[in-house]
Amino acid sequence: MFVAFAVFIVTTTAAATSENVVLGKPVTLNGVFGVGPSFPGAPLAPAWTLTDGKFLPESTWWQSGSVWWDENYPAAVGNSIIIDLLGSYQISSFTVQVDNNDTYRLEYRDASNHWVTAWNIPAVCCFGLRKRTFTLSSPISTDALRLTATSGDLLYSVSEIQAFTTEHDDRPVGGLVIDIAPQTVVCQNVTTGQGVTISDPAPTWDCEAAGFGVTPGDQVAMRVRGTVEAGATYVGGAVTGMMPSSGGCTNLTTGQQVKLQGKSGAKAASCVAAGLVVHLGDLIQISVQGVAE
Ligand SMILES: [Ca+2]
Repeated sequence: MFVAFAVFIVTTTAAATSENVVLGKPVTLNGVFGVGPSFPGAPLAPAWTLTDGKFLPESTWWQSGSVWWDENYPAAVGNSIIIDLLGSYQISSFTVQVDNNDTYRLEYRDASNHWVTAWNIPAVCCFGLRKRTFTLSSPISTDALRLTATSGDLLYSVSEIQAFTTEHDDRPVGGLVIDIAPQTVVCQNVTTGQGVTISDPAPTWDCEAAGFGVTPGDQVAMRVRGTVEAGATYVGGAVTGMMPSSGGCTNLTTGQQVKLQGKSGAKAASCVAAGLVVHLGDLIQISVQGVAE
């Protein structure tokens, strides 16, 4: 009886949600990318395209719209790609789209800051950028992923990395910003009409701890204003406890506005990836609307 009940729970949880926790998250390229003697001159796709939720057409040429590197160029040997998940997530499966005739390794950062192999990605048939999918025998919890090449023809490329959780997000409604010094956060419950304003928030905030009342299913909105920090490349943020349906960034200093991409469930987004031009000290506003979880 107990066994039958447990199986039922696992089955329904898995069916309930499958969220790509990598979507919109910051990507760091460590090493030298887009340089090499074999096929020089091909453009290098922006790092954020690896977490934009979009695959290239299967069998796309390895250097066309991808993040590529050529280990015939000595400085590119040992390149790695790191994705910051902006929080800890339980991950059950992965999908990547990488060059077909190489092997790669996807690792996760464990609680003691060591990189641990999650998946040795095999070479596959055919030609060019090809998807591979892998389900872990048991889920892992981590806040960062790292991709490296392990063997092949020394010509490596990646177009998409995805990691899926089947866990419900029971974190409070809140958020965080990257590359922005926040000045104010407004949390608005559109369903009830209640709102709270947090002045001088930390870079990570919790609307509910600030007195925000919310029930799953409520329409909620969040708005953060702050100034661009030195060395900014991402300029964006992430939310918890809500599933966004739309959002946007405004540079209040220049007046430029952009819509945030990944309307289909991205809980993180970069204003720079969405096309916002920023300078040190600009006043930025990020708005997001969605449904409380
Ligand atoms: Ca992509």
